[in-house]
Amino acid sequence: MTNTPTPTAESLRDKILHHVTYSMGKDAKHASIYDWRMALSLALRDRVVEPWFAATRKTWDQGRKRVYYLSMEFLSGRMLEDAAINLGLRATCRSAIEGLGLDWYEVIENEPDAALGNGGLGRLAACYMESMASLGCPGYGYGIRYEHGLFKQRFEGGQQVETPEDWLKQRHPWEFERPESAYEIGFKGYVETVDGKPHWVPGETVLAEAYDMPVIGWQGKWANTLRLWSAKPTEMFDLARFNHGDYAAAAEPEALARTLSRVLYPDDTTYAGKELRLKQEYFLTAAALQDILRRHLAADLSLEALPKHVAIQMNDTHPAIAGPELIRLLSDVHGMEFEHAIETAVQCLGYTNHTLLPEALEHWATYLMGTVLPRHMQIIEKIDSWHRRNHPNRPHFVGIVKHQEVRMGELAFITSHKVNGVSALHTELIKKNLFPELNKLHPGRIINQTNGITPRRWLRMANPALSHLIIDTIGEGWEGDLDRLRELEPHIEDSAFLDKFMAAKRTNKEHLAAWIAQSEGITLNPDAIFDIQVKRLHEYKRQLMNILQTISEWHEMRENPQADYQPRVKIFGGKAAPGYYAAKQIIRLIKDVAEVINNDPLIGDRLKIVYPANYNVSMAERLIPAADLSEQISTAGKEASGTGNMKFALNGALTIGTLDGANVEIREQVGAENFFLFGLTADEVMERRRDPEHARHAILESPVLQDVLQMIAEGRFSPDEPERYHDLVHNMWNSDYFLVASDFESYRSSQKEVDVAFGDRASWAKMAALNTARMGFFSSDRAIAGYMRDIWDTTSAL
Ligand code: B1H
Repeated sequence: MTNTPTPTAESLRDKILHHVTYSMGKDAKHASIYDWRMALSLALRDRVVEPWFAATRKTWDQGRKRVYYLSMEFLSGRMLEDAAINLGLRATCRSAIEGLGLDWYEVIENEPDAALGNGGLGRLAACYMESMASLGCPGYGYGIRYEHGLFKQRFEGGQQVETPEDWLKQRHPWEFERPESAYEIGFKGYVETVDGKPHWVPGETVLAEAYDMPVIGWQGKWANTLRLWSAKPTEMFDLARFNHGDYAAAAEPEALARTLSRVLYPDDTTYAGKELRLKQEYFLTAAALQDILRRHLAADLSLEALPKHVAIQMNDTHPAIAGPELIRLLSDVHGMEFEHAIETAVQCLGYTNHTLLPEALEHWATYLMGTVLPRHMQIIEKIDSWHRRNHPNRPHFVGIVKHQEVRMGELAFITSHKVNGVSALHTELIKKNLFPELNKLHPGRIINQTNGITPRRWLRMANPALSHLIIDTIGEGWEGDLDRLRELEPHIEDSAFLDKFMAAKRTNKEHLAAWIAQSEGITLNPDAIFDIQVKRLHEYKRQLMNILQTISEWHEMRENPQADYQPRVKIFGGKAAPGYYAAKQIIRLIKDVAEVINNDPLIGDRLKIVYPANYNVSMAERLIPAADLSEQISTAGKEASGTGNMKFALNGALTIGTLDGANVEIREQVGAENFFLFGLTADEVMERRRDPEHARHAILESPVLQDVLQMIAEGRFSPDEPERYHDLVHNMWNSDYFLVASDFESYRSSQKEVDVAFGDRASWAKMAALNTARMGFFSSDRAIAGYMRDIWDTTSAL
């Protein structure tokens, strides 16, 4: 596809020097690391442009169907090294950079993370973009170009402090501004009737301006576009006011417009219900749909043919206004008959549900919807009555609009031809608990596509030590065909292979220990079990249970210091939503406990706790390859899938986990004997909650947990403020909605099994290697192939 010859380190170095001079405007002698990183990025970007154009041309020439992935979040992380890997140029880049007398890691790590997402949902979107490009599925991602991504986290006195993230302070070398691709987006106003037809007259408008980023697939064979919208004012400023000397007021429209793409909402799995959020959702969706229809009509295709050429995937309900908006464009603007417009929209749209947590399910007050999007509110009512007419047996309590609220889940369901859950268990729970009635009315609409992760970033790039061992053992090519990792299995009986497997792990642990020593000032023993829980802070994820178990271990060591203990390092990482008090208290408790345990001379290096600030994609790339044990301990039924769980197991960590989300399938794949299972099942959780005293009963049955809670209550970890955790302890005894107490003993004994298992290094090595060998199923290529077949009805263009 590309005619340009593969560069050598020398020719690439010349290109870098060229960009330092002519793009950065710097004399090489005075160039900073930033300049070099930019120059290398631009040199690589030049290599991406050709396959990118070729892919776009081929899509047009062959009249191919395009997939549009609409998401409020894309958690891409760093892009330079990922592009280098996919172009097969990492080694070349590295020697070019070193040939210039520069440090490779310093250059790579100069790049800020693109943190335009909260957690799993946003990272999934980024993995899926990469897999669509790798599989040659013509497509676009549509999102918002937030000026400020997810906040940065610092700790002050053990407490989380948030500061704004500023990734666009520097130039972003991977984006192309497209001022010519800008659309007007309206809000508010009123609906009038023109020639007997409804016509929306917005009261406010902003411009959505496109910024394009190429997404290059594995081996550079295909590239798609991630198109992010930035809000600009329709009029720059009020010149009349300016000339009157009212400078601040003159700039007001501009400031107001720009707030739309100013910041990412920092709440993972909680619904905000704010007008600005609704406006952001509509802003993204309306810009995307105008762009999609423009492209479709530019090919001289009829709107009748839209479903043949366009598949639109809604990443949760955040862009679910796409249904009403598409119907509005088809009927109000293009004159399609209303019911036909609904049916057309349904054939184009798909909806992925990512959560069952009631606090995350979006619902907008009808008055707010009616104010911000008056025509859409009418259309929503019409969709609802259309659906009721078509399903006369629909129960009265089912519907999109109920109790003066628009339920976005129901809206997305009814306007989509496929609704998918993100793991097998989650999909069953959607059928049973979230949409039982709609599922009966639309059998076969709910399907499962278990999540996946890209092995290029999460193994090849993040874990060079293990990648090289895999290449030495089974050759190249597994990166694009992850099931091939099964070929490692016969080597499991080979002790030389196992030694190398564990040596790779050891290398990663040493690198991590060096980084922690430098960033946290804590010395870690690389022989210890590296036990890691990294993810957003949430009560359902139960970081609390982990720290309570850690306290119990510490207590036991102090009571019985002579006994033999398997040394452990407990690593935590993750951010709490700024307004989530309980989550912030858990962070503080972990920090307080770390302070006591890490400084306890009786303990030494048998137990350490580290919690580095500001967990993000690039920190995940450091931590995950170094893990021995992966903590996936959510209350069963609450974690829709998890994707961190997949990253750890792929990198040879064993999982300690509940039967929740994708853990269930990971355990099936890697084998029950290579997984530490504990805890109540989703059904048992429901059953257990029927006892209003479940917490008290569980605590009374666990003297160990009683002691732990007692120590916390007495201020053992907060001597300067003994009552600091009274709320937390009180909640444990009296409510404990997430069943920490009920699962505590089962978790604790599973952790004891881990200690024993880790003591037998040879058998541990086998279990770890089998985890890697059997994780092929969780490649995002498998997931995307499933979406293409079962939802998007499209094929590869490669
Ligand atoms: C997931 C969210 C989410 N589920 C609301 N839901 C948000 C909901 O800003 N908001 O309003 C943001 C995010 N995120 C996660 O999706 C699930 O908890 C994980 O279990 C799952 O692996 C991931 C990807 O499917």
